[in-house]
Parts: sequence; structure tokens; C-alpha cells
Amino acid sequence: MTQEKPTEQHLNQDVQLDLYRRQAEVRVFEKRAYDLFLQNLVKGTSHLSLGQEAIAAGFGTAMRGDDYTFATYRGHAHTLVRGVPMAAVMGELLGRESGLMAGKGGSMHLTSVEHGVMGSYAIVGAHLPIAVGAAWSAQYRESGQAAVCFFGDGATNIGAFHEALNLAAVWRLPVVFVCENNLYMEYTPIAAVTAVPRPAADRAAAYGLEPLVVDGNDVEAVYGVARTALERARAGAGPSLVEALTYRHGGHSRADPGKYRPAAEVEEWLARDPVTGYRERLLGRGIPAKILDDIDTEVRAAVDAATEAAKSASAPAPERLLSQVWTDGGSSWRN
Ligand SMILES: Cc1ncc(C[n+]2csc(CCOP(=O)(O)OP(=O)(O)O)c2C)c(N)n1
Repeated sequence: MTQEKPTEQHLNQDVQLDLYRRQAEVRVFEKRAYDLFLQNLVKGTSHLSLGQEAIAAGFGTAMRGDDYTFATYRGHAHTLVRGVPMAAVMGELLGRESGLMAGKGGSMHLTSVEHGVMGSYAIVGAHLPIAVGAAWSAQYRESGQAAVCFFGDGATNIGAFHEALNLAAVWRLPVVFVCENNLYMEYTPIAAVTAVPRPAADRAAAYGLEPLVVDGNDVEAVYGVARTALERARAGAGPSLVEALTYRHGGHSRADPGKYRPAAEVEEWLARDPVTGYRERLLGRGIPAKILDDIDTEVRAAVDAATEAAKSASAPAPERLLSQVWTDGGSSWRN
């Protein structure tokens, strides 16, 4: 088991504040998304990653602007940390014309190619081979880009996980696989269906990879692992498989209160909140509370503005149904 620690130089105050801000943005945004869902304004289903913010924030801060992100249906955080405008993401959640996909995709289908956000995928594990394809393309073009692919612990029991890992390792592709092990799949504890205690890391050796386990609630630890894995990828050293240990505060989706989880377990993880915990750590290092409060205020204002913009945007016109079905922008049948 390895845990990379970022060096002092990599963790200057700007980086620390970036890590703080990115976590705060995801936290405030997702809490607002939940409020809007209760007001019946968020359409379709949605899956929040409250409690898992440190993983997206750590990777988002370490990634290069032209790197690729692949996410699951739980992908708000991974999209926001790449700099996709909040108003566009909020507009999408509310099914508005102003949304990232003009209101056609909803919470589970966020894509912004110009930000390297190559989609969120609702079929468990389906995006791992696609991330491998993007990494292969980067290798072929010698572009220096890396693909970062986020997925849950449940995906490690899908065949595509093993196929993707194998090909990426054999061809030494610039891809970082990030398993967010939040201990549960959909209502099912991962331990009930997996023969090894670390669903990702314990499989790494099968592909000649080092097992990397990181505290997924420690944004600096995640940032350190991300930097190392991305450097390896760009240096031609091949893929990494990171298992980040974490916990989501809520149930699987908006329909699931998560009552099957033991109360003591939930309590224990709530006490290890990555966002408030990081604030405490920065205060302990002497960063003035005013700086952090100002970031919080700015983030709240940004989420307020995104909410208002989304609420006042119009619904997509019905003709939208027949646009952007194909890459040429249209929908006419072709053989
Ligand atoms: C191939 C496939 N099988 C089943 C489902 C139904 N399903 C949706 S989410 C989910 C649980 C996935 O859990 P995990 O990968 O641990 O991610 P988490 O939701 O905990 O982030 C399941 C079984 C699906 N979407 N795709």
C-alpha cells in the first residue's frame, strides 16, 4: 500500500486554497441541487457525491487543462472541478435550454468537450474502455494528455474493468483509473459481493500495477497521488489504478435515504467530513479564517447566481429532440 505525500513546494498556499475552493464549490452546489430537487425543479434522477468531494477536487487541481475526464452518473463534482461553468451544469439539472446539453441530458449525462469532460456514463463500468481509447489517442498523437477515469467500487466486478486495465497496462497508456470506494453499490455493501477487501487495489497486481490506496477524504493526499499518477502517465510509464477510500453522506440516488447503513458507520464518516476537516487543517496552519470565509462567500454567491440563471432560463423547444443526434448536428437517417 502506498500513499504519496505532496511535497511542501507542491502545496504552496495557492494550491491549498484551490483545493479548498474546489471542494467548497462541489459541496455548496450539490446541497443546492438537493434543495432544488425537493422543490421539484431538478428533473429526472440525480446522484450526489456529498462526502466524496476531496477526490474530484484533488484530481481536478492536479490535472492539466487539456486532460480528459470520464465520470459516472455521479459526475457533478468531476465536471465542476474542470472549470465547466456552474450555470450550465445547474441549467442542465433543471432541464433548461441554457444547460450544458441544452436540457437534453440531465444530471447523469454531463459532457463538455472543450473542458476535456468526455461524458458521464450511467452503465456501470462502460466508460473504462472508452477512457482507454482516449488515452490511446493521446499516446498516438503524442499530445501529452492523460485520461482520468472515475468509477465506483461496484464497477470493479464488471468485465469491462478488467479488459480496460489489461489493455491499458499492456500498451502502457496514459490513463489513471480512480476507484471511489464508498463501501456501497446500489443498496449493497461491496464486501457482500467481492472476494477481496480492497476491490480495486487488490486486483492491481493482476495487471502488473502497484496497489495504490489513498484516504479519499484527505484532499492533499488525493492531490499527491494524482500528481504522481499523471506524471507517470505523461512519462510513458503507463496506467495507474488508485483506490480512494471514502463514504457518501446520502444514499445511492435521490430515491434512496440509505437507511440500510449502520448508524454508527454513518456517524463515524460524517465526523471525517473532507470539507470541514480541510478547513480545520488550514486554520491550524495559520491561514486566516477571513480568507476561507471570503472563499465561502464567493462560492455561495456563484451558486446563487447559477441557480437564478437556471431558474429563469426557458425550457428547450420541442425541435431540440431532433437536433444533435449525430455528430453533424442533425438527426436524419443515414445508412
Ligand atoms: C451494467 C449495469 N448494471 C447495473 C446497473 C444499475 N446500477 C446503477 S448504479 C449501481 C451501483 C454502482 O455502485 P458503484 O460502482 O459502487 O458506484 P456508486 O454508486 O457507489 O458511486 C448499479 C448496480 C447499471 N447502471 N449498469
